[in-house]
Amino acid sequence: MPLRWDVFCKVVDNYGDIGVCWRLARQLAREHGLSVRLWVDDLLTFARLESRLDAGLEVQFLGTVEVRRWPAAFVSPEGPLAGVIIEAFGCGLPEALQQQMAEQGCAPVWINLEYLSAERWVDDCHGLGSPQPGLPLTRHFFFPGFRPASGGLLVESGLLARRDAFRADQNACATFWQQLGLPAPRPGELRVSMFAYPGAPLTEQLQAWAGGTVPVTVLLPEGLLPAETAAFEPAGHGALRIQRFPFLPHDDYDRLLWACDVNFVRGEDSFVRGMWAGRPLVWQIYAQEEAAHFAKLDAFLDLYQSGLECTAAQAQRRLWDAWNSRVDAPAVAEACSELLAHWPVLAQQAGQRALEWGENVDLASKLIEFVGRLASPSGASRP
Ligand code: TRH
Repeated sequence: MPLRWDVFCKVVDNYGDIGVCWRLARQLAREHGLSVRLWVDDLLTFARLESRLDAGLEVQFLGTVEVRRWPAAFVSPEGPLAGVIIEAFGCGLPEALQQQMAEQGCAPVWINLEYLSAERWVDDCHGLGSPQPGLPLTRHFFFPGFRPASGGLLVESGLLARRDAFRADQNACATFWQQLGLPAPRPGELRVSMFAYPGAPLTEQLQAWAGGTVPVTVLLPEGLLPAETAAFEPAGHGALRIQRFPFLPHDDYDRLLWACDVNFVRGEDSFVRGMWAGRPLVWQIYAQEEAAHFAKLDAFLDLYQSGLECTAAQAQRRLWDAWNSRVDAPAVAEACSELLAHWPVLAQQAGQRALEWGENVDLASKLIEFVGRLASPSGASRP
């Protein structure tokens, strides 16, 4: 089993690409003792997720993970190549590196880590190999997913136990709010974390909460969607209070999700973390061309809601449709009040799903097992 791994990450936009790669690199190093080098083309974006990172350095260590700037003109460092090369989200390995891999007697295992989806086809494509034209190399597709036949989900060992211990510890929660400079929840308050893309019907949603009878506090990262919130800031309006928080390191963002009653999440990584929080969540999916993302959204809901009481399931689906601006979706305010009416059932279901899926083998372990099979002398897909 190769012990040295290289992970290549291009920040296409936002934070999800580096969010996933950093989480994986850290877990491979911490929990599996692997020697991991993470190549990132945009260290400034990375620094927003990880305060220890110095975006001015070419090479640095975060714990035992070696982080390297991935420059446009890539030159392989001295010494032997890593035994495993992870290309995140089809970001494209440097040609010079591919050449070197091909020239090596025993080529590194080359994995393309794909985007997460609950769609059925993922199970059939997970693990397939694609021989590279003109090179004696095979690129293997590793698909994260929710069913056992897929590559699994990123979940650190003991995550749910840490979540439960945090929630049960009132002092830890109070200290957490203090450290973020956020007020403790008011009695009877609904505390909501909000992470959304421009275009989300946020103003409409805030309007509804402001005019409602339940005290609601919405927590948003600094600088996010200022136009949508302008009418309600700085303090809030009516029953609504708005609070900004500085963009948090990964572990603190988890705590924030654990401490809220409803989490609005987006993209891929915050969505999975929201799922691990085990509280009702609202997912704004990353929009794709020709509305391809709606199939992904539906596939997830079908799986997530299996066994859920029908009216609660419908309420959740309607809010997710509204939040994703789907044609014929109901107004956001109406959909949200429906969802809140079903909060206890949805919270129970969310907790159950996190438990079930968290107990499945995690992505990092599955990846290591997959690589082990390919790297063994009889590895069927080896070139
Ligand atoms: O930021 P995202 O929209 O990122 C991505 C990219 O756009 C990518 O191109 C796309 O393919 C993918 O979405 C689906 O959403 P995501 O995936 O949720 O990533 C956000 C990351 O930021 C995640 O790792 C959690 C982290 N985060 C923090 O660490 N602290 C915070 O305070 C917040 C709000 C988020």
